[in-house]
Amino acid sequence: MYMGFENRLEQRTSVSEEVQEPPQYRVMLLNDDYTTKDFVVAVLVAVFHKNEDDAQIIMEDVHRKGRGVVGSYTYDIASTRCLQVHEAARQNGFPLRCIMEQL
Ligand code: TYC
Repeated sequence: MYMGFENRLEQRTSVSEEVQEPPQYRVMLLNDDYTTKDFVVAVLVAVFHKNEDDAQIIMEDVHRKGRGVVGSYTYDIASTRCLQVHEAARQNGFPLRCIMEQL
């Protein structure tokens, strides 16, 4: 029975190619001695859409441990948000840094 062009294409697709989730990247904030706590919280709210309570917890975690996870995102979202952090920090004269690593 003729199945049509699209169905025949679908049959040729191997199982391993059917579902490929995009790689995720963990974004981490780095502590420093100059950026104010309020600024870090504001960045977490504005750039990463955290609520105030979560932003405060993340900021204090970074402050105590030296670095801390903000979240995991696709490459485009992670890299854009890191750029936004660095740009906001630069505009406000703070050395705040964030990094990303592939999971
Ligand atoms: N350590 C900073 C201070 O005491 C606060 C801070 C927290 C800075 C987290 C950066 O990623 C950071 N003002």
